[in-house]
Amino acid sequence: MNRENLMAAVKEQMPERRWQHTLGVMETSVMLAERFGGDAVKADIAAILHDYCKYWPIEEQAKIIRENGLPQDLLAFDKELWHSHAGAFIAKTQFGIDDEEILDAIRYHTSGRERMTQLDKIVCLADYMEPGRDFPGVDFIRELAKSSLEKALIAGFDSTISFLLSKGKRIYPLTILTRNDLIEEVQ
Ligand code: DGI
Ligand code: FE
Ligand code: FE
Ligand code: FE
Repeated sequence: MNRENLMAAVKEQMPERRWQHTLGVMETSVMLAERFGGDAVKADIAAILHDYCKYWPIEEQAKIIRENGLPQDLLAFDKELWHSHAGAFIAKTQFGIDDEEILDAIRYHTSGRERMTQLDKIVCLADYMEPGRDFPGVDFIRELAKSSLEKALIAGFDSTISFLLSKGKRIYPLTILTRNDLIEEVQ
């Protein structure tokens, strides 16, 4: 499927404001890839697809995880963590994306993971700081992103973890491992 058709397929899956977010992540991913010497073409494709399953019925997302050997531990944590894994599965099976780097960037865009690839970092950070995002601390993340993917991502995960703490929610352990790993990387 060519890029235009892929974009049309994604747009159909979500409300207009989420499509605008996707356009913002695409633009920001490409900008970060150019800034840090990453693969802008792969970043663009991963960004297009990253939230494909975000608005799918939650039971459908759970079913994809249950029935296709995706990490079962996700099901014990916040439902917001599911669409990224479901999305990577659909990207592969429905859209024939077979580039593991692109699939990983989709798969880990919410939780992060240890030893994130440059593409993982670009898409995850773009998701935090695209122009439509407006949460306390987002301008600080954009400032850090001028010189360091890792420092900006740490600030992003700090903000997510603080948010989850403030809501009394559980935190997916991989998110903590991701933050520890990024801190080690910048030391
Ligand atoms: O899909 P988006 O809204 O664009 O962003 P995302 O895929 O990064 O999802 C972020 C949401 O996931 C955010 O509201 C916090 C929620 N979340 C719930 N539990 C966790 C979590 N995010 C992380 N990183 N780790 C968690 O354990
Ligand atoms: Fe997402
Ligand atoms: Fe995110
Ligand atoms: Fe997103």
